Order: sequence, then C-alpha cells, then structure tokens
Amino acid sequence: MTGEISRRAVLRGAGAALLLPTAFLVGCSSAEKPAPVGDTGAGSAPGSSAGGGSAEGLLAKGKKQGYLSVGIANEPPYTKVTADGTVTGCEPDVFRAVVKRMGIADVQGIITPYNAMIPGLQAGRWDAVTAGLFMKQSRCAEVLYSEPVIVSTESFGVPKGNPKKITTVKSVLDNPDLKIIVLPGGFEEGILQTAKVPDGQLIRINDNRSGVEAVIAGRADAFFLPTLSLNDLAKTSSGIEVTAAVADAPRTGSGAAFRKGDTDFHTAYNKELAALKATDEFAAILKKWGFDAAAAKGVTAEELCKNPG
Ligand code: 6CS
Repeated sequence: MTGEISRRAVLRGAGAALLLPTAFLVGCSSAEKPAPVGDTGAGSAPGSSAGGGSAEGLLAKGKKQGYLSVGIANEPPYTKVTADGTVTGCEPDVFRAVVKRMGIADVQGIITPYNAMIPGLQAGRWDAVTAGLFMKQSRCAEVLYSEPVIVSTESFGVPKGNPKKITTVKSVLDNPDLKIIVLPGGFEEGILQTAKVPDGQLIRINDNRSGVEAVIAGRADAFFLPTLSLNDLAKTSSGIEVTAAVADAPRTGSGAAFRKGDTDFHTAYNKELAALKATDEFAAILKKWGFDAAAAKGVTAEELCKNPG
C-alpha cells in the first residue's frame, strides 16, 4: 500500500512516515522545490517514464520538470531526509551531481521499503533508485545499474559486549537459537538465505530504529545491516554495539538503478558518472558521508552483479 502525502505532511509525520510500510514523498535539495507529487500507488506518478526506452524520454522529462524522482529508504549515510524534507545522503547526492551535469536541476525523493524499490521503479512510480540498493544477480536481472558509486561492508548490531559472539554468517548458522533481524527483501536477508540459515531464525522488521530497539530489548540477538548504517544508528542508541565487518558476507556495492527500458539514459548517466568520479566533488561527497571514494575504483557493476541471491 502506498499513500499520497504532501512533503509538509511528511515533515510533520516524519517519525510516523518512517514507521509505516509505504512510500512517502519528500522534497528536493535546498533549491526551489516542485509541487509535491504523491505516490498514490495507483500506477505511474505524473510525468513518469515507465519503460521510457530512450534517453530522450527520461532526459527530456527531467529537463522539462526540473527534477527526476528517486526511490530512497532514509537510511543514513546511504540516504537521508533532513528535517526540512531535503533529500540527501551519499547516493542521492551523487545522483544529483550527475544529473545536473546532464542538465537536470534536482531530484525528488520517495521513501519506500527496499522490497518495494524495484517494483515501484518498474511501475513508473519513480525514475531511478538511489538508495544503496546493493547489486546482486536477481536485482541485476531486473534493472540497469550504473557503475558502482560505493563499495561497503556489512555488520551485526548486537547488545553491548556481543554476549552471543555473533561475528560472521557462519556464527549464525552454527547456533540455531539465534534470532537475526533483517529488512524484508534486503540484501542481508538474501545473504542469510543464500547461506541456508533457517527462516525461523530471521525476524523481518521494516524500520531500522525498531530493529535496534528489538536487539536492545532482547527480542532478537542481532540486527544485520550495513556497517555504516549501524554506526549511524549507534550514535543515538547507546545500547547497541557494531561488530567489525562480516568477513563471510559478499562485497556490497551500489549505484543508481534504472528501468531496463531506459538504456540510452543509463549510458549517458554512466558517461557523466565516470567524469564526476575524476573530480574532487565526487571524493568530497563520499567523504562527507563516510565512504572511501577509492574503494569503488576499479570495481564494476558486472563484478558486483555476480553476487549470489
Ligand atoms: O541493498 C539492500 O537491500 C541494503 N542496502 C542498504 C543501504 N541498507 C540495507 C538494505 O538491506
């Protein structure tokens, strides 16, 4: 279910919005924001280019309306919606910098769960996904990923002292009593499924703050999430500890995801992304959000799309 809500309502209900499994629209950067366009869920958002099929479709649309809409999660540092509704975070900031080079002024964000990002893209509810949607075989079969923007790691968020010694996927497999929180349809859920962790050990929660609270309250033994996302959550949750990077998790990496039909735009985007990567602006964006710009150098979407699951 997705609900139509103005940016202002999102601002008022930002907390509530993060608790509801639906898509909420948030504004652009600090520049003049276009009139809010709710994601009614009843099909393509106005101006969408579902199956655009050519750069002109998406490019012309973005230039005409002054923005492209992106699916995001609001999971800092990958994506973040500020108190005034501005869409930011590493992936949206890189996307904004690239599309500006293409003549498109800004982006408009729609907050949605990870398992709704590709279906919403294919339905034309947003024009791209810039959420840190990690590349893996099943996703790469459904969308066109840009070349990687970030490469990052996974960790477990555990109670202080890590009493159950949860450090690797194997440590979860070796103890069938462990309950691990994952986001529904998230990359970490897929890692555990690929490792054949019994489904009874997985607890699916769609809101990161609730996941942390469940671990602290002892309702689960760990929250499996990207290292940097857990580090951000731990800043305001003293009861959680973030493990070192999980050694037996696949290397994660992401970039913008487009519809299979937007091949020309995807090619044009990659060209401008490559040019941006050579600038200090790219390194500054990644540094601002705690990512290492060098980590993605030399890594290709083709390689990351070999990730299982
Ligand atoms: O790609 C994913 O599914 C994962 N990506 C991020 C940035 N956070 C959690 C999510 O499961």
